Amino acid sequence: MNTKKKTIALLLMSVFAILVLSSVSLAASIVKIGKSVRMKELKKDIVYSVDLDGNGKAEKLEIVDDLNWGGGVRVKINGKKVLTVSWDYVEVTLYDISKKDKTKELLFSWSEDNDNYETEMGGIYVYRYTGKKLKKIATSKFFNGIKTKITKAGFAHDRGFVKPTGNGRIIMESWVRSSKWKDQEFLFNLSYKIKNGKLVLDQEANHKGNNGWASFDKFPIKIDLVAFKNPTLDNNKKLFTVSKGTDLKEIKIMKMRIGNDLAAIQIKYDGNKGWVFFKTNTLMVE
Ligand SMILES: [Ca+2]
Repeated sequence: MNTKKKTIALLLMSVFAILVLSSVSLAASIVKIGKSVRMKELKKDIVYSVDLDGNGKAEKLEIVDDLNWGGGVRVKINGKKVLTVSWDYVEVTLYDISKKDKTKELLFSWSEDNDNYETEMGGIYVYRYTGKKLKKIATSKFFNGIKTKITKAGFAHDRGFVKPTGNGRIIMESWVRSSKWKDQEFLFNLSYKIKNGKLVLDQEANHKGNNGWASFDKFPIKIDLVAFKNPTLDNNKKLFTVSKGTDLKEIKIMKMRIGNDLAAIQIKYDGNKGWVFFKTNTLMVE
């Protein structure tokens, strides 16, 4: 072999080596999401291999920054841009809402900066991939529509998704705060179902809370709390009363139900459990 041929051979070999190496590194950057994965927070600039439409064949899913909009993200499926979500902050979560179908949904949790905190916006979009298109199947804004009721009941900004139960619901973690109880916050899992393109708070579900006031200073409650046997207004039975002035630390929050106008909170006091009722507009976010 003469020098020229050697050089060409070396060149070809290195080109081949680069091709092999780059294809290896490309393969390594694909993250496979199996059938059994119910929830996954998706990161930007990673290619996920996941069957979104449930036809048995995996799609290549990619979330990329949308610099043209100065914010937001673009969603690419099999290399094609299928959606742009243009808000200041967007988090994308893969979520399997229902066990009955084979699809997996995409949840976009977005918020927008605003100089006026009073009008800060945020919400959830739910999308499903069908017929090679991402279709919006539900929306929810934090300060409009159904969310107004939740805001009245203390639906704060901090939120996150909780692993799906597969029963058609989306479970969100939320901080609830009561001004009557000195702004004490406690964490609840709120369950939503999709109804006519909206996320609607599931009033039938119990929302388990944690007891949030371990580090709370001594605070006497300002009202008598009358506790009932059931979390409903009908056929109920009064069980006990926690007198005004009782230290809040002695009351444990167990569960919560939020209705349109009324919230029922299950408390434990002195070894007894009972439900107390609040008008949702008396549970406020500061
Ligand atoms: Ca598929």
